[in-house]
Amino acid sequence: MRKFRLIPGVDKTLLIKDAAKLMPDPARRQFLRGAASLGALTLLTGCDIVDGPTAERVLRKISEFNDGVQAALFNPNTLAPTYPESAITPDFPFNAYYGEDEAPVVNGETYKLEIGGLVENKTPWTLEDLYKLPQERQITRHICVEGWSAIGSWTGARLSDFLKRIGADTSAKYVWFRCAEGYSNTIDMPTALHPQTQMTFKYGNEILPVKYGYPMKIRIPTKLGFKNPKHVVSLHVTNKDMGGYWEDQGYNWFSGS
Ligand SMILES: Nc1nc2c(c(=O)[nH]1)N[C@H]1C(S)=C(S)[C@@H](COP(=O)(O)O)O[C@H]1N2
Ligand SMILES: [Mo]
Repeated sequence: MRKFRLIPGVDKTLLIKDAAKLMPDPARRQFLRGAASLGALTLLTGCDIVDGPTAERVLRKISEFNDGVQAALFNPNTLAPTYPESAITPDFPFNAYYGEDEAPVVNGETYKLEIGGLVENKTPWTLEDLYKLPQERQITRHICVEGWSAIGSWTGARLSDFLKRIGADTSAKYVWFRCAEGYSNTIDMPTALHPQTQMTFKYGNEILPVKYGYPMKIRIPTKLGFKNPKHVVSLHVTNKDMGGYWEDQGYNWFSGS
């Protein structure tokens, strides 16, 4: 994923509204309404920092999908659409800020998920213990701002269940994740508690392959791809926006709600 240019002095509100004109209705109306209800112009990833063509490309890409996908990206209270097995994209794409052969190899035997922040029980979790959490499977669409999307199958525990188990203060504003290779990501608490937000341990029927985020990734079908951290080693509940890898380079952490 490449860095996008920040153009100083560009009126971002106008830029986004302009780009939204390319969207067909009802996507356009939904988008503009969503922006107003959030009181923020930075509704979608990157759009608040990027140049016009990029904003247009992202919005055009999203508008290609059915209303359900759009609604889920624009409204945190909506469920993302799920798909049948037959819709799964063969050879689900790999993406990261490095090449596939550079994906971090985490040792599952010694792995411990570090817990921090506004949480009662900060005992780190082994993979063995994490696997014992009740798990469910979702077949959902992953949308990357770089212009591709794919449907995949992910199995794991609801993040909301886990947050309850560790006694997280769910009135806090954010959950922050740190990844093995240095990637990081902050999500808002409503998204963390969303029923489809998952601590993922399997892709398809297999233990999550290294390229897709072994040993654990956070799957968030109501957020764009870059808000789905892979190789998560640490989770913090916090009232401070801790930013993230792309967010620190100008992306809006909200990215799709
Ligand atoms: N740790 C980590 N997580 C990450 C990234 C990354 O570079 N490192 N890239 C993000 C982006 S931009 C995308 S589109 C998805 C890609 O996930 P996939 O390889 O399973 O398709 O991972 C996201 N999570
Ligand atoms: Mo992405």
